[in-house]
Amino acid sequence: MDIEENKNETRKNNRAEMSAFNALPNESIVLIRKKTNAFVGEYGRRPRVLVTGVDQKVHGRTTRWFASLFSEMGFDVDISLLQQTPRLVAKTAVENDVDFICVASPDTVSPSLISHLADALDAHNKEDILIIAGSENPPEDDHPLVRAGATGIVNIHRLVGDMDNWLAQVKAGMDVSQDPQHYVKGVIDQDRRTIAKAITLIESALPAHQKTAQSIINQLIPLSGNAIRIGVSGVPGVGKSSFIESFGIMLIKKGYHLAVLAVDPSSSRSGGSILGDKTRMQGLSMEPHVFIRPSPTGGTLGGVARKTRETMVVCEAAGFDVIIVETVGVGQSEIAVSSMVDFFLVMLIAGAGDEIQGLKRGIIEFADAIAINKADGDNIQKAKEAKMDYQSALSVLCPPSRVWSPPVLTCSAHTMDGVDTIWEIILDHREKLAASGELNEKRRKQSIDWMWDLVEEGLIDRFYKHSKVIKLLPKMIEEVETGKTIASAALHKLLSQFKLDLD
Ligand SMILES: Nc1nc2c(ncn2[C@@H]2O[C@H](COP(=O)(O)OP(=O)(O)OP(=O)(O)O)[C@@H](O)[C@H]2O)c(=O)[nH]1
Ligand SMILES: [Mg+2]
Repeated sequence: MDIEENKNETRKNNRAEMSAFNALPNESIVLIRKKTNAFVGEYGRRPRVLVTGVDQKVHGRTTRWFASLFSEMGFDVDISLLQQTPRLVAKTAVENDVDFICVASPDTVSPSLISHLADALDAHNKEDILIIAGSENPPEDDHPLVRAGATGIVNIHRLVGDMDNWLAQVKAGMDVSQDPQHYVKGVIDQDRRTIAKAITLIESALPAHQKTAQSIINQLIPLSGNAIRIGVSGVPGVGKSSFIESFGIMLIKKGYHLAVLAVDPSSSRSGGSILGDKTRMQGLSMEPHVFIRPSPTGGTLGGVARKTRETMVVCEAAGFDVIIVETVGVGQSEIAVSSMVDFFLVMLIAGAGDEIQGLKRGIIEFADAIAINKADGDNIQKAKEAKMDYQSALSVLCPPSRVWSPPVLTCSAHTMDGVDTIWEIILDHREKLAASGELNEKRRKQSIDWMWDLVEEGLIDRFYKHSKVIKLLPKMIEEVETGKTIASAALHKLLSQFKLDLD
């Protein structure tokens, strides 16, 4: 059933994407991608847009249409599919540190909606976020919207020129302070805007930003390390975000301050990505003691590990005492995440081809607990059966710890059944590992993993930036492509040119 729902969802998404691509001529997409790539070169990250209907009733298709359009043009896109107040949209925009908000609508966007949103942004001191109106049928005259505070309207026929202007405006309004003290103070003072900006610096690929980020992290590390770090992984659609919503609200009621970091894969074609939909965490997004930040993987997994670890340090120093990292359980990202958290929760669903969800030993071996989600309605019995299957499968695996055998349980993010048990399990795990000394051991090992990740990332970075490698690389690529040289010989030649410059 759920797999079927997911398939339908994917079909709908694909249709929305196709219409977006068809509407904008290929040449225009190529021209705009050049501009967004130039932006990446200058600022070390992609321009970021939040697509939302704000509080209008907007069909998901319309929102997805604009999200696909922006992602295809090379933007990182945050998408919100539910109705949200202007205040909440502004909070999300600030936490995600977006450059644009695109207000999507099937008809004309009302000027009063734009002015409410502009006011909400003003309240956060974020008048540097540009508001773009996006109607399926753009009006001839966009002046009323511009007077209300919008920068313009998405109009496919003049988008190339408009985008140029909009990106120029974003650049002009950008204040990227290079003073680490500014960020350190803002993070300690729990200023959301500064926390968001510090995370953007961590995510930036620019050497100058990375240097500032390193200095910030070094100063914040002594203030970190006290939070409970939880990883939540599972195939797309298993219910991770819905679970985090229910689980998070329970934690907030217990008085915890919660940060949620969602790691999302980027599209390899355009470079842009459509990031985790916060609408599955609608209740949590509104909570004042919650900070939610979806991050693109940017194509490199090593990068994700470093960025997520450093972002965790920022969140801990800002006083968040539970950090949850949501990661899609496909590929390697879950293994990277399991090596940076105290507790790794793997979510599965019953009866939907359990073999494919992975009794892949990989992910199960890293689990500190397995939760069979969606154990509600007609699904309860199937979930119980799946629980028994996984229990017997786990019993033949070597447990990850001397004092802990991963339990299997059922839960429902919708009815909240089992959600509090998961928290009890996490606390129990923590207590047992702390008493046996394994928690410290685990964290020490994670610091070493962190170092090795940095070593690998640093070496790869230096390799690609090495002048002799840059010179030789195109020739080697051509020779390998035409079969003149085999890959291993090309590697040998490249490495022989690659001599580390110690700086
Ligand atoms: N019946 C039922 N449906 C659920 C439950 N949890 C999630 N869902 C539904 O499953 C679908 C996917 O939920 P998400 O929370 O977005 O799943 P996800 O794992 O975060 O998905 P990605 O972020 O795309 O990987 C939604 O339609 C949810 O309403 C649950 O406990 N019971
Ligand atoms: Mg999700």
